[in-house]
Amino acid sequence: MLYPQETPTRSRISLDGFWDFKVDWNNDGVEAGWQNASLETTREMAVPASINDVVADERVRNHVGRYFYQRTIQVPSEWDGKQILVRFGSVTHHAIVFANGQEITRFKGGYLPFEADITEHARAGERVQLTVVVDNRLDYTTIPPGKVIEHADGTREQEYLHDFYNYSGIHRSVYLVARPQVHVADITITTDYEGSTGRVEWDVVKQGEAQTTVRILDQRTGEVVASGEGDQGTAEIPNVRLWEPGKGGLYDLEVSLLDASGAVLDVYRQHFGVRTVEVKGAQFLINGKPFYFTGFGMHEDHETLGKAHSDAHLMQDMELLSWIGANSLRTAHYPYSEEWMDYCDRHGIVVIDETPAVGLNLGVAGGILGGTETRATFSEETIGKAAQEQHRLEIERLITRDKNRPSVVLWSIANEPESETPEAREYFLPLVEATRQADPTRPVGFVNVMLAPYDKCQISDLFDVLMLNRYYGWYVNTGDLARAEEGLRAEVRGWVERFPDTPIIFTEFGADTVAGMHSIYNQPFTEDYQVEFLKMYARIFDEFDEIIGEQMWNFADFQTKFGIVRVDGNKKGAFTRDRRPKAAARFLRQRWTELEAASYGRRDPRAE
Ligand code: BDP
Repeated sequence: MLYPQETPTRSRISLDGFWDFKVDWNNDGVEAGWQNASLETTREMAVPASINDVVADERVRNHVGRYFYQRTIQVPSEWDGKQILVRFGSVTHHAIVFANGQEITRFKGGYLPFEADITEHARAGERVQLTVVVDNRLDYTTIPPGKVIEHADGTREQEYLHDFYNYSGIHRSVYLVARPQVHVADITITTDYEGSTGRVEWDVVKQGEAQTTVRILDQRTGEVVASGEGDQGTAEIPNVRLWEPGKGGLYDLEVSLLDASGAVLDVYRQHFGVRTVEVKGAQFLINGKPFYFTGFGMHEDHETLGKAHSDAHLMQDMELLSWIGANSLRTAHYPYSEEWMDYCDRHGIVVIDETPAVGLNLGVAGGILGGTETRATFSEETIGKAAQEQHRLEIERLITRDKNRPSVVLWSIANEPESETPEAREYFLPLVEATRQADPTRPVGFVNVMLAPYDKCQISDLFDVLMLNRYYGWYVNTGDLARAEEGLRAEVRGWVERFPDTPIIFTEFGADTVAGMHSIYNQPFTEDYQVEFLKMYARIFDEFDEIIGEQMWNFADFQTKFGIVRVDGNKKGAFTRDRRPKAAARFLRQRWTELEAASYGRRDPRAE
């Protein structure tokens, strides 16, 4: 789905700011027709923001179900004859959009964009009332899954199977968009190069009849470096500047639609980079060079904002990544904002792009996270056909959104699902096929959980890389790093023997650490222990050529639901939640800025 742009033929108006807001306590506001009139409320809600931490009312924070947002907007008179849409970056987890009381669209899936075409209701020069119903409920048909428990007293509780707070709200920018009736609907760009010549292939999907022309511009100089015609075509870029990790390097593919007389109907510019990605033996090659991933599994998570996007907060995280010498990140455990991904494209940060499929594992949920579910993970009563279909949609929509991004080098289609059972194989086989079909150009992986090691996992052979989350020295061998090291080494040997030609990325390894706590002993929760823990993992990483990446868990401390294993959230960050470094951050900075294997793609914050 294309991002809204200002071009000679397109306009957008930000709808961020305050919206009227009302909690739908009984989840029957739609039936009662709240969308047909002005909301009876004195509450407001900031957009973008998670609802949960900005309200000083625990009932609102903990409400399970629907919230109403409303705003009256003015449609510019110059927009006569255009298609008019409201475009949401993400609404977590479901949305129903009404214009002047009429239902326009419903969207299920909390981390990807969608649009509502309100052309019929939004006359140029007039006002239109927009109502958005936001629903935070998770069940066994949603990705991520969850379970709503109805208590005898009528109250509801949301159980969920993942280790981050179930923030809800309008999390990313909302735009009122005008685009021509005849317009560019989608663009797919694939690239390659030979010697110094770049090769670009485009595929334009358009709405309506028009002639398509294409120009390729160098973003740095603005120079036109190639051009062509037709919905599908190829062009060559002489003396191509490759997109490189740590550097970036973008071009724009400018698509113009023309009518028979040559008049311009629509213009859209899609950025892209020329680079290749390939898994070869146990190596991960970007532009033919072995790439070693350093960085973190991240979260979109901040005080006050919750999961909402903020440019300033994003930029701070990205600056800290370069300060620490990291060259990559994983969008754990859901797709991040488009602003985030654009930043990575511009600055050469390598991304493992993850779907919101987290918590597909009732074994883990019942253990660490204290869930109530005792049934099988994959079954028609739990995660079955409906979830699988939603999962497929999430994969396809993610690829539609991010397919042109040079920063994305690998799809992660799930985090720590159950993978040691035959049912898991049945569940994943069609999803892997769907991913490869939607994007034949990038490798595909999933993140393997410690409960399913090399001799138990039934799905690893379906993927191009092995991504492992391991907690030796934390959830097992707690405080005993010597035994943890033995266990970790033995397990890596097992993987390498079973999959000698497959690269391994450690996508998680971490220890909860309370900033400011110290000990001369190997005492869990201290800053000293976190550093010793990381040193132990580093020894193993350096021992095996097959290990081609280390992404520590987590970049920063983050909020989770309450639980006896979480004190105000998960504390495995190298930084605190307010982004102050723990001792681990200093250790990683030294390691990653000196690590020869990770020099390709390391960002130098001082480079101009
Ligand atoms: C892994 C999960 C991650 C958790 C982490 C932890 O992938 O979401 O936050 O463990 O326990 O199981 O800290």
